[in-house]
Amino acid sequence: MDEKEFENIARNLKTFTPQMTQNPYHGIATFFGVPFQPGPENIDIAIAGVPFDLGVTNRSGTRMGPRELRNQSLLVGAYNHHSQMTPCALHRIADLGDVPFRGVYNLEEALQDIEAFFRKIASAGVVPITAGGDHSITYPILKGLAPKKPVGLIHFDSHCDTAPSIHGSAVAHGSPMKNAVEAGLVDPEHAIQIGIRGSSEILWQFSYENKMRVMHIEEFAELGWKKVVKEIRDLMGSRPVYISFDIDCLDPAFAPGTGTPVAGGMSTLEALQTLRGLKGLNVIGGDVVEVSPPYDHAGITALAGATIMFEILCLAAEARAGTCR
Ligand SMILES: [Mn+2]
Repeated sequence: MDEKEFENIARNLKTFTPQMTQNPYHGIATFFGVPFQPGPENIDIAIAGVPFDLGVTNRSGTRMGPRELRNQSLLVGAYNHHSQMTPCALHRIADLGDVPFRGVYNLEEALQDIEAFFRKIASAGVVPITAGGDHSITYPILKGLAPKKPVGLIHFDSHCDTAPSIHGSAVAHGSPMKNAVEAGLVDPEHAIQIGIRGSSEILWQFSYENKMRVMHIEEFAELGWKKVVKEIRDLMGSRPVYISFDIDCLDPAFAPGTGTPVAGGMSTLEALQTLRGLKGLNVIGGDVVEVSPPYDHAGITALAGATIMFEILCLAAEARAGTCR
């Protein structure tokens, strides 16, 4: 790195909040140390938590995700060594806290609460980056964003999450992508699902029927992240894109703390390289879901999750800077 780049970093450091310059264990944890504020006023990007896991089919615990992601995020932000970018130097970014819920025993009602929260963010013209929560939250988030046209979807997961009704419910963490396509929120022909594997293949018929691009983990490994990046970029073009990252896309060696782990996934580095390759896409929001701290060890899943959240934040910040100019 040359002198000019060091000067650039030093200039951006001045935009740091006190939290960002403290030791990571000190004070009240917010995502990446950005300031907390209760609503989306006068900001460009909102980071929020959805402590919710009523939609799971197996192990619960992702309701604890946002708190632990905040904790680990203080080891991650606020500077990205790869893109040499400091998102909070480009934009006004705040932690909006967690979605408030009317109750904790009613799935449908809770999904309405999530939708209302994100509708408020979208109405303020603010880009949301979200920490889950189980994967059922992606559907009400997209509903809240209420895009004028169906958006492109870049979906990292070991499951396609396009399952038909499970245990009598059409909404759950195995079906948010089906829900979103059916509601006209996602364009299935501009949706790619990466890292797919395991015994649930029978549930993903909807993806194939609707021409979603399903990329199994073996194909990802064979192509390598550079070719995958090219395919994603070609598929998305300049359209608005939402990124949803289920932490179980990673191999359980890198992310054991999750509800439905499936062996044989990608490494954290492969995920980061792929995400970094998406710089310049029109990213309008994203989420990291399914981090379940009770099943985690030494915080490694939450650290991976927070690191991936930061990459998505940087992509959204780049996109937003492009549209502001
Ligand atoms: Mn999922």
